[in-house]
Amino acid sequence: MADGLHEMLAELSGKLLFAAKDSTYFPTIGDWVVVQALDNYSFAIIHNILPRKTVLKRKEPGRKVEFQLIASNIDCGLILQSADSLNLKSLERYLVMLNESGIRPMAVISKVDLLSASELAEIQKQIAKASTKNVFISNVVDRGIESLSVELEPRKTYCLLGPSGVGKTSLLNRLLGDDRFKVSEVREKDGKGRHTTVKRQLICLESGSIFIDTPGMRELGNFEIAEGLEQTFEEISLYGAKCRFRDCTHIHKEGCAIIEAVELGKIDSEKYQNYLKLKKESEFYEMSYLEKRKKDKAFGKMIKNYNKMKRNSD
Ligand SMILES: Nc1nc2c(ncn2[C@@H]2O[C@H](COP(=O)(O)OP(=O)(O)OP(=O)(O)O)[C@@H](O)[C@H]2O)c(=O)[nH]1
Ligand SMILES: [Mg+2]
Ligand SMILES: [Zn+2]
Repeated sequence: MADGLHEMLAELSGKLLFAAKDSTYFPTIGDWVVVQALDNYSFAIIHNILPRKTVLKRKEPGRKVEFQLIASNIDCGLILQSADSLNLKSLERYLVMLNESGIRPMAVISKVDLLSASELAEIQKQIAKASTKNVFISNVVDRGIESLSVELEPRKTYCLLGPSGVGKTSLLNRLLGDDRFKVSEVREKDGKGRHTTVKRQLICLESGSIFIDTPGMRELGNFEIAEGLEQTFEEISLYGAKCRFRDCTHIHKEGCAIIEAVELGKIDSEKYQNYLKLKKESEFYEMSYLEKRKKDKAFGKMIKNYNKMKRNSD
């Protein structure tokens, strides 16, 4: 806990502890809190958490329903992806999650120094299809850092997101202008990161922008994605509005404008599959656990049927 001048260890007041129904009632990184400093600012008691402007959360790995807060009060999420191991699906998942949380997303493609000019041009094309706000950077040859910095606003909170090893902490060090935080090489064998950053940290840049660095996430979990889904897959949703039945699930061919568009090649079929998958997840966790188990099996069947139907009509 910090008040801008002092860093203090803090404890929750008894009242706050008592009122907590689950872990989301506890302070998380990015929270603004009402504190009482004690012992000459060596210790503090947290009396209240101010209402959160935005909340970024994920399903706790392994648990069925519990959510874990990633951070609060984030204005803009920087989704990092490494240019040499681009994963558009993962990018889309993050986009959905941020849109759903009301957080402005920005895709940051790192390590562009590893690509040739033509490879880079190809990637730029792909990214432009998936996301509207994109920057391309290199932390090692100092490319794009300046144009990213000028976009950062003071008193806004930015959160670095993305898999381990993509250069989140390296970017933060660049923005800070010194190698304050530890980074480490990706594994030679598979190019995966080593989970160097192990806990979330919040830091203020000299310009006044606030940054939260996060550990690369192994499991994104099921986010509140229904709304964000429509925004991210806007093109698909537009066709969806033309389906014959209002409650069309976009899985059965009859009267479905989305499936028609896929078949006519107007919608990329991989994108459609990804859309279905995320749509399913978003519907999925609005249900009780038992309902979910049943539905999960049924959905698997539906996808199989669709694929079969598609093969037969090809
Ligand atoms: N070639 C190249 N390497 C980079 C770039 N940015 C980061 N790296 C390297 O990638 C490795 C991982 O960087 P980190 O900053 O630790 O990655 P991270 O995303 O913070 O990873 P976690 O903390 O594990 O989530 C380090 O060896 C960096 O030097 C870049 O722009 N180009
Ligand atoms: Mg890191
Ligand atoms: Zn439909």
